[in-house]
Amino acid sequence: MSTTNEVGGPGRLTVHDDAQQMIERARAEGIETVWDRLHAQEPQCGYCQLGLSCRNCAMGPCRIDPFGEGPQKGVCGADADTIVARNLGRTIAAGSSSHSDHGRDVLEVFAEVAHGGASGYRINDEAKLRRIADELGIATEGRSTTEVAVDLADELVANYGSAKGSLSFVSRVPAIRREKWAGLSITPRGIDRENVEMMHRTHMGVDNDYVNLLLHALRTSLADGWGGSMIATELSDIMFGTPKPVISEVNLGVLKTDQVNIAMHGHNPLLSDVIVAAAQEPELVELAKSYGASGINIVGLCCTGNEMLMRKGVHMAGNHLMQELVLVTGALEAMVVDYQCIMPSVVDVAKCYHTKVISTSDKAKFPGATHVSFDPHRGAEIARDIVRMAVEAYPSRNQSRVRIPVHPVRMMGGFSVEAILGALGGTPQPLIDAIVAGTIRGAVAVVGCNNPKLPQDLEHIELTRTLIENDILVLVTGCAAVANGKAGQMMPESAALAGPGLRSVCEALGIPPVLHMGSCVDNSRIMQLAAALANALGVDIDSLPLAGAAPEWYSEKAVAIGAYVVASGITTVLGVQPSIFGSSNVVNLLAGGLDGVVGAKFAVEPDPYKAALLIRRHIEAKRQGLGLSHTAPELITANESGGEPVHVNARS
Ligand code: SF4
Ligand code: MSK
Repeated sequence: MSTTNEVGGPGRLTVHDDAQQMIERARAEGIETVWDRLHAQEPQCGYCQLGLSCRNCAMGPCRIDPFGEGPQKGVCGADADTIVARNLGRTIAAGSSSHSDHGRDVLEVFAEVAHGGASGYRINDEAKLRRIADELGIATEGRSTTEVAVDLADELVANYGSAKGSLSFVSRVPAIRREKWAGLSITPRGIDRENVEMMHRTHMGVDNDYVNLLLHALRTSLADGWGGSMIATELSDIMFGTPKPVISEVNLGVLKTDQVNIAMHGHNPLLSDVIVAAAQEPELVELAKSYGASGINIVGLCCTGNEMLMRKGVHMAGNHLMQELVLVTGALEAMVVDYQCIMPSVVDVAKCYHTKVISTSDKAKFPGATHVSFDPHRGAEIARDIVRMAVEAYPSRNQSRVRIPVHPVRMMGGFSVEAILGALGGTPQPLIDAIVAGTIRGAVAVVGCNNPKLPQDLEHIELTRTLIENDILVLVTGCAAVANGKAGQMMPESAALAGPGLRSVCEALGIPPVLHMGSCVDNSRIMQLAAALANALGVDIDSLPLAGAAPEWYSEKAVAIGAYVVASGITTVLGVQPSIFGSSNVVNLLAGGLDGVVGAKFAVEPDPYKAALLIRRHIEAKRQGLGLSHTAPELITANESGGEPVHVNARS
């Protein structure tokens, strides 16, 4: 194995052994990967990086000269502030649409199940169905499951249109925050309405006021965070089960040399749930055996993987930047994809092996892949067909090309809000007590993707470890969760990595210091938990010692998440610079002025130790605001030679 650290070497691209080995192999075999394509794109367009280019109409495309020497206005007269704010608004609309459309797909199947249709699906967690119905004011007493489910489906369908004045789950938000949103006219209404309005406002000649544009961008993101994403999470729990703590395994070592390997990639649990069931059917297992395999091994990638891991403990092959490298093992019979974060390049890499790429969503077709149109009415039957296709590819596998590089690492997942409250004895009070006592200083959501511009997972792992060393509980979702799992930071025994306060709490509860709360849409769980803590304390969310971080984000969805987290009152640190630096007004608003309006703001800090220091200081300031013990953290130094950071645990 090489860990070559020369510029461009695998050791500079990723911190993980499995990824490094597969990058070397891809290079040896002439297979192009994401890092090669990034290199081919460099230098990337400076105007676009600053958010200063616009192609919203056919009088353009236009660009603003950031040095003040060239044009300062587009053909229509739009200036840098308008163009940057419009671009950011469209990014947030795209990200919000992605998660919320995922939520709509889940909702449509839920509605079918409620009406007795959709093969292979059922109400799995009836108690949660009734609890949510109660919460939303739907009568449950003396009514059948079907009756309640039909009413809940109707209630949530109405969240997508424009008829409602506000979204159903906004009732979870502390009243003081709801008043704040109302005062700013950013209370989220119908999800479709906010997204359509965002696209309308960013058309040429509509909204040219960057503040007005950005406020609507926040409203659009809130429609996702407290609407589309929350609906996706809650209904997925009702249909597929509310996660409970579960042990799983992670990295490319979860592939099996002697089994049919199927990787489920994308985001929506509708498909993966029925595939997992089909892979256990005796007829298909026997078929696999008839071809010489010992069984069928389903593994996850990205957030479909997180959905399966959280609910069923299904093993996880990797996060975003592993999607090409998993193919380079030569051990995959099929990569089955739905939508979001699936690089078109997987089709090209798969062609170098016997692997079939099977696309399943009519919304997401991949030229060169085999398309099997997924119809939830025939979900179980289609899942069987897909698994059969994978099994039938097994005889074409060239075993001499199979290279499974490492042994898997164990990780714990399954921390839904219900599971966290369960671990705490049914109420958030023990967590509040630990925060009040200072044993736990606060909590941080570390979320989001990989980005090939950064060494894969380095920022996730180092930021998370530095935070837990500082007695800060870390909640993870998406690719950040997988990164920490691979690094061995997500088992109960990982409490040994934490500072003494957090360690003692984790050991008492038998939980890791880094809690896996699910997929990207499941950031809604984090919002729900934050709101519950604020409600329990009788304060607004922005008073709590909380922060968010997206150290390696790449996706428009991540921007939408960051926006709704900030608009909900949680300051968020980004590790990758967003395309806004062409407008100092936009930057000053998002990184400063917003704090006085929603009680939270954005920061950009790519160095994980500096980000940890910034977050620790923020948390201590929030503690001070609540009258809790606080301390001024000393410097957490970034050691460029790779040594350990100096962490701080001094308490007042
Ligand atoms: Fe240029 Fe204005 Fe058209 Fe954008 S909307 S492309 S700035 S003319
Ligand atoms: S999969 S959005 S790369 S976290 Fe949700 Fe990972 Fe980011 Fe996709």
